[in-house]
Amino acid sequence: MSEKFVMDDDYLPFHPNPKKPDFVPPMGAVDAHCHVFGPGDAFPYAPERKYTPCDASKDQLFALRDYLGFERNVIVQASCHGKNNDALVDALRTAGDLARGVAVVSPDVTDEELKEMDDAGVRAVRFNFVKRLVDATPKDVFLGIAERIQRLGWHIVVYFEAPDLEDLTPFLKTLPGIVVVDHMGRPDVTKGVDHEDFQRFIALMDESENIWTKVSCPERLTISGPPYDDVTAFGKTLVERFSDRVLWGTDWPHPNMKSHVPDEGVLVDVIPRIAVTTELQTKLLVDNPMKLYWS
Ligand code: 0GY
Repeated sequence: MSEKFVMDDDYLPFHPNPKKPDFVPPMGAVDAHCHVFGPGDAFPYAPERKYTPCDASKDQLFALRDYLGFERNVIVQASCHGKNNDALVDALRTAGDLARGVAVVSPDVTDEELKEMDDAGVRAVRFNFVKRLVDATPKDVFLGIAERIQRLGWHIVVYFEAPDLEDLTPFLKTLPGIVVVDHMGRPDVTKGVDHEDFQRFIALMDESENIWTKVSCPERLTISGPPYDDVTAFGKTLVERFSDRVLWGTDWPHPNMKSHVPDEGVLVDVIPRIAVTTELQTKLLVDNPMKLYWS
C-alpha cells in the first residue's frame, strides 16, 4: 500500500493562478531551475527529508512552462526526494527533449544507474551545503562523485548560502568541469552589491571561468517582497558581467517559502530588469542553457 504524505503545517503550496507575464520570453527559452515533487503516492518522499511539501507534478510543471511562454525545463532533484531520482527521471522521460535534469547521487551509485540517468536526460549532479535541507556530506565524497561524472560530460550544481562561501571557496576551486552556483550564492541583499560578501562571489567568478550562476530566486532573497526591487541589482550585475555564464529559473514550486507565495508571472517580469537588452535576454534564457544542457 502506498504511503500517504501530509505536507508540513507551515508549508506554503505554490500559486494557484499566476498572472500572465508582461515579458515575453524569446523563442526557445529555458526555465533552468525547477522541481517536481511526487506525487507522493507514486514517488514517495525520502525518509531522511527535512520537509514534506505539497505534491507538484510533472504535468503541472509542463503546463506552467507553456503558460509562461517557455519551451524547456531543467529539473533539479529536490532534497525532499533524497537520492532517489525516480520522480525526476520519470518527468524527464515524459518531457523527452524538452527537459534536462540535475540529480543527487550517493557515492555508491553504479555506472549503470548513472548511464540510465544520462539516457533520461540528466546532465549534472547537485551538491547541497544548506544545513536546513540536508545532513552534511564530506567534501571528499563530493570530489569522488565529481570525478566520476566527468566521463559522462556532466557538470556540478552547488547550493550554499553566502556565509559559507569563504570556507567553501578552496573546495569550489578544486572541482573539475563547469560548476553552477544556485541563486547567486544566496546573498544577504540588505548589504548591497558593493558589500565584501557579494564582491567575494564576483571575485570567485572573475577568477574561475568554469563557475556559472543562476540569477534566480529573488523571492527567497527579498526583504521588501514583490516585485523584488531590492534584489534586481544583484542579478543585473551578474548578467552584465558574466553574460555567457548565467542561467535563470522559476524555482517552481518554491520549496520552503515562508514569507509569501511567489507569483511566477511576477518572477518572469523580473527578467527584463536584470537582462535589459534583447541580446542579454537571449543569452540568459536560450544560448547559455542550451550550451550547457543540450549540446
Ligand atoms: C531550491 C531551494 C530550496 C530547496 C531545495 O532541494 C531542495 O529542497 O533546493 C530551499 O529551501 O532553499 O532551490 O529549491
